[in-house]
Amino acid sequence: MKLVATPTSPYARKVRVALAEKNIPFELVVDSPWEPTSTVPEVNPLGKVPVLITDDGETFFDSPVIVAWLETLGADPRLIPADAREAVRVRQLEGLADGITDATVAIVLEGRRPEDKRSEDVIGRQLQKIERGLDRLEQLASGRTWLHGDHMSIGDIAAAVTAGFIELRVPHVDWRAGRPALTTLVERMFERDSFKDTVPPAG
Ligand SMILES: N[C@@H](CCC(=O)N[C@@H](CS)C(=O)NCC(=O)O)C(=O)O
Repeated sequence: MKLVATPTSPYARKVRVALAEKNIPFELVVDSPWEPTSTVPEVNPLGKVPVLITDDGETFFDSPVIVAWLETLGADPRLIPADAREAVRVRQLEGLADGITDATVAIVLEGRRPEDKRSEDVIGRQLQKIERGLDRLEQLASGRTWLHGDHMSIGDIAAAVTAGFIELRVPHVDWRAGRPALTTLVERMFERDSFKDTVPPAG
């Protein structure tokens, strides 16, 4: 099994953490879709990473679909509940955390535009999504060990990945401020080997 990814992609990090937690061996193929020579569009017409390529040559994207595919392999621990309705609840958590990541990416991309073309309005809207999203995660984490049920789920992984990505890319956004429950949860996640082994390189 191969995972086409970049070392800094938060979506790929979520999948890499899931693979590590499940102890599923894979080959990491580093290929940046931003490079003109990238072969990512050959495996994902959307030209985005991560992409999972199975030993049979089947490809899966985007990251929630990859996580759902991994769950079908039967490796413990489960990161999405077996019960269909509970699974939707956990996927909602993943969607919320990934949405915060999307907003962070949008700010990064806006910041890369020439200064005279940058829109403070766009950045402001995305910042609101981040703050509201983090506030929701704080509410959900409050008084609990995990965001859903009694076990770690892909929701906890995605929440910690998005916090790490904010720290890396928009460090002026203090995701911890006023969010003690989320801070405790995320810092506990950061202590796991799966997170320590996937810290994105600076730059
Ligand atoms: N929703 C997708 C997002 C993937 C994504 O946007 N990946 C970025 C890297 S962090 C990418 O490949 N961007 C290239 C592009 O947008 O052309 C997922 O969860 O996999």
